[in-house]
Amino acid sequence: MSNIQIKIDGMTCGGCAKSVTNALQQCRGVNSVNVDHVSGLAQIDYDPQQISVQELKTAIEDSGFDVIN
Ligand SMILES: [Cu+2]
Repeated sequence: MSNIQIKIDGMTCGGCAKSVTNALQQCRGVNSVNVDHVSGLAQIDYDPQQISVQELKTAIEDSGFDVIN
């Protein structure tokens, strides 16, 4: 299991954070997710054998937000 912190732009409230959380939790290989809209940070525990960092970022962008790093 690996852990990554991804910085997200565009989240303004807890509802935004929930949208990102839901999108990530639907991805295979994602173990746990913690998204904070104030800092704009997503902490993700994932299995690198099942999902790549690029796929995680794509899932975030598909939920309507921008990935900064
Ligand atoms: Cu919001």
